Amino acid sequence: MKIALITGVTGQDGAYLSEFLLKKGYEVHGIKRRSSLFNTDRIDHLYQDPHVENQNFYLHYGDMTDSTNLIRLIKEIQPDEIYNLAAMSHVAVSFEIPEYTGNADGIGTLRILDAVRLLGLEKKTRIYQASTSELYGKVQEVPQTEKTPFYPRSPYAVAKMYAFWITVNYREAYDMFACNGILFNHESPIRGETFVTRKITRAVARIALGLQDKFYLGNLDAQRDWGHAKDYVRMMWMILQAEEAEDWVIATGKTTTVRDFVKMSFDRVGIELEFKGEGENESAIVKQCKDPDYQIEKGQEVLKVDPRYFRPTEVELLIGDASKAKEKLGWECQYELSDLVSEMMESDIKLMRKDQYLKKGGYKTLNYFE
Ligand code: NDP
Ligand code: GDR
Repeated sequence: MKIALITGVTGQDGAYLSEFLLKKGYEVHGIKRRSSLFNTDRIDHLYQDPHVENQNFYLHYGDMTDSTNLIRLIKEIQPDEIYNLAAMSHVAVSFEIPEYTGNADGIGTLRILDAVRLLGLEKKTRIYQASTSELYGKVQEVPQTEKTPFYPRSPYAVAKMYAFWITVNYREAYDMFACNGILFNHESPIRGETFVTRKITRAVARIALGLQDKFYLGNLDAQRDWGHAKDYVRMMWMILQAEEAEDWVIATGKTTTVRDFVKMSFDRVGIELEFKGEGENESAIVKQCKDPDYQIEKGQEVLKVDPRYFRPTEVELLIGDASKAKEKLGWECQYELSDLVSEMMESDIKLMRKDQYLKKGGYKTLNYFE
């Protein structure tokens, strides 16, 4: 039985990857942070009672900023594969906490690589580093490939650039099987609520169910190459099964504006929008609502641009070319963007119906102080 260690196990990708590896018969260890509230929602369905025999899923407390913790865990677990997914992963937030982002996302990666080296596990342990299309930043060429130069545009991307190169350096210096997956944006129903796709699908569900009137977004012109997280975690595993340690672009090859993602999401609840104005004055109103389940007034303003969501430096256009992964590893996307939007909308409608029942029953969302 192979043993995998996943940092960032409580995140979107950590949850899907844990499921994937458990199905493949792996023993999976995950590192989670101590938190004052439960932070394991995404992996609670995988939890196993420690009193039962034949465990194959274990959680350990840890943090990417704590070297001794990481060294001890890697020593105890002796993993065949490490998937380094832990990161302060929000680009806009990285402008607010740049030093912490550098520490966790950049130096954190060094801590993992160096722990493996210090413990003499260079020949045993393969390492996957969660690199990102944010490395490309300011457009140098499209579509972006493994050869496109980097031009990071946020403290997050700069930290990830250090992580990218320290992974390459340890591979070359110590002959370690350490690889970067340069993954373009990937989403799912369990995507963090403040990333734009989930912010949109949640808000659209709430508006359709009459729980909210409108919501606010930043740059509607940004273009992203959005895939489904399930397709992308499969590729993380494939990268570590390859014959040689290399770096790989993973993307769908198609790009869509934030505005079009909004339109697609409203379309799933039968609402057609009309966009008015430009830049920070742009807004969207309901042109017609075709689904009798959702009673939205024609002419209702449902979206406004709010400049507070603009970033000091923006990444305008991402579109990836995953030819190398397709040709050498046989990777293919199984999900189209339209399937992804439908799945996210269905899931958020289901979730928000719970709030609707509470509201109808005269209850507000649970508040400890009432
Ligand atoms: P999430 O934000 O959903 O998850 C991040 C995970 O990292 C969470 O488990 C979080 O814990 C954990 N974490 C954050 N800081 C620390 C720390 N200091 N020590 C230990 N754990 C920490 O991200 P995704 O799952 O979407 O992404 C996974 C990785 O892939 C990230 O590194 C991200 O930067 C990268 N990436 C993501 C892409 C995407 O489109 N999703 C594309 C390209 C790269 P907690 O739950 O406690 O917050
Ligand atoms: P990104 O994802 O920055 O690409 O990083 P995000 O969904 O946050 O933004 C995508 C684009 O949408 C624009 N945008 C908004 N974004 C957010 N979050 N909130 C808004 O209100 C809003 N309005 C417009 C943004 O300006 C941006 O252009 C994600 C993360 O998962 C990273 O960890 C990962 O490395 C990259 O994807 C690839």
